[in-house]
Amino acid sequence: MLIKKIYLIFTISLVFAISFWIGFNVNLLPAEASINAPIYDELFKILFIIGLIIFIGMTIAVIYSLFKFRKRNDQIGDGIALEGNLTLEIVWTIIPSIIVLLIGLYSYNIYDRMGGMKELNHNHEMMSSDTEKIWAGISQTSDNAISKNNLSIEVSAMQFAFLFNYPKGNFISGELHVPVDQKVSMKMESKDVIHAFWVPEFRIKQDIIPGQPTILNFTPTKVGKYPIICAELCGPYHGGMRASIIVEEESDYNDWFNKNKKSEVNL
Ligand SMILES: [Cu+2]
Repeated sequence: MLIKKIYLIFTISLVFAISFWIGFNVNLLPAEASINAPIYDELFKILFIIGLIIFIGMTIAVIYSLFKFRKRNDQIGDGIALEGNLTLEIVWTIIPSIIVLLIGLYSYNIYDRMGGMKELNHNHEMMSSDTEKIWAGISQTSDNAISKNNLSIEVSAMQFAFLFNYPKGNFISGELHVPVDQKVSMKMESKDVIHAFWVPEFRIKQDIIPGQPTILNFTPTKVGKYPIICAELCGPYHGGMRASIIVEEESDYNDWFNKNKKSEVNL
């Protein structure tokens, strides 16, 4: 009996150890390229580890049961009928309830740290007039010194493209260019149906809704070219509704901006 208990404790510890090791050492996500990315990835890591514990634990339990409770040669019938087990039922109700509750609270905390709980109609004086209601969006993780110097960009989404208007330069681009480590405020509007602006490397996604402007603030942290993907089924060519975001050094961004400034529509 004691040996059995030791085996059980050893197996459970091993499952936890393997799950934590994989959770901390295997990265399934794309590069982290915005200040929101590491925050989001904390949550993903926790969910991944919980998933691994359940998956590995269940697999071991199933394989063990296949051998332990297999039909013996001399056995006839289905074996002894099992009655209910109240303790077991209480345990497997309480443990998942606690896990789900904790994940819910933790997700709320992560969403808050990503700026999802911020009041949207304040601090965006450049983006919204008094009469215009901003309906939804993700604001910034922290109000730091650069917030006054936000780069504002207006995004128009339509079947099946994104257009980026730079009001300061008075030009429209089909490619989104932003300088690295600069807070960007985007006001997004749809010309037709619901679209969604998604940059997996930034871990941000926001719906773009006709008639209801949404905002999205982010700060890119890594120079590179990343895909912008429409994440809302918006019509037959939804799958082709993609654009690129180019995060570059400030000097490169300024070169690009000055080249396009006040020129004709540049697509
Ligand atoms: Cu779309």
